[in-house]
Amino acid sequence: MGRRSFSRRLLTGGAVAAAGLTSLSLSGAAGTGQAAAAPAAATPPRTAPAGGQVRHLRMYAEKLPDGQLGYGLEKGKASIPGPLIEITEGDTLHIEFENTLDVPASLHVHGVDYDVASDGTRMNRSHVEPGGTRTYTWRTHAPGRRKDGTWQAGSAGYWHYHDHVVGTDHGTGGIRKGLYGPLVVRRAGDILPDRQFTIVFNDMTINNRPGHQSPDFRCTVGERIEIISITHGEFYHTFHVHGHRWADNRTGLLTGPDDPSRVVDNKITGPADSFGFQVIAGEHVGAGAWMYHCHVQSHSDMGMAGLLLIAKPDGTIPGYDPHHSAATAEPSPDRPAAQGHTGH
Ligand SMILES: [Cu+2]
Repeated sequence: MGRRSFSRRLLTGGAVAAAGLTSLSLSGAAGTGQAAAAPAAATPPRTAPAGGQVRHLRMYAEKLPDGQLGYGLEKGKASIPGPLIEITEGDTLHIEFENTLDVPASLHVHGVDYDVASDGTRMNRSHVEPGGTRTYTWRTHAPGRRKDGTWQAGSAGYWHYHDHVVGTDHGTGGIRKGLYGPLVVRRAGDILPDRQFTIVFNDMTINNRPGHQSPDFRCTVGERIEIISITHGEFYHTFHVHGHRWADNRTGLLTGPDDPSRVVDNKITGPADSFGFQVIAGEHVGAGAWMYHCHVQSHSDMGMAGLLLIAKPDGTIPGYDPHHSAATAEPSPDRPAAQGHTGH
């Protein structure tokens, strides 16, 4: 399967404007147009098709105008977080990575299978010099029995990638400046969302925005939204969202009345952790300006808080006061912003 067959998934509206990312779905998830026509609560959700494809994409590490760093799928389109990459168990992804920075950089991934040559670290010479290019290959597998009868996990999960070279041999400088992004690996049959939001707690920022300027995320009541939570930096945090709760398991969804997964609305998370979940926006609680935030009290007081703006079908958002909103620098939700938020 060639590069041409990828569906470029430009999320419209607040998803892309707020998250500031270009999203590339390799798993067949539909865009938001379908979401508008088919409210999640009224029709059976779409599901991920079987994997097994060999896919290719290009990624660039770039310096952003404000001096931060980002990954992008096209030159000049880097964002923080980097592009959302979605694949399905069984897929293989070849990423031709170009380092446009003036320092060595890399692409190091969590959760999937790769040879040591795709590790993306300096100590095994899998980084990329300034101006250089390298192909990183990520492989995935479905769960199943080993020959000895024991069970092995599949690759499905909410994972992430990041630089491992800039600043130190651990990429501390690269991660601090924004070189990180989400990776979702689906299992065939997994329920697909209508909208996706990536929220990265990086040191005391959310998506590298300063305190009290955290991103807001827009959706419409009844949509099936997926939140991908990643943590980087020096501190532990707790991820909390108002009015909604999820199952603390691989998908965030219960599989039935006897599923023993704990249902939570708050989850502790530390550096390099990642998890995700889906909820029906406003289910049982309605539209509104619902807060999400780190629940470490001093962290929320320092501005690690934003809004999940769940609109009524007519577009109004109960309780929403834009003048009180932290994210006054938000781009227009109508603008199909493909580049990330880079400033203040
Ligand atoms: Cu915190």
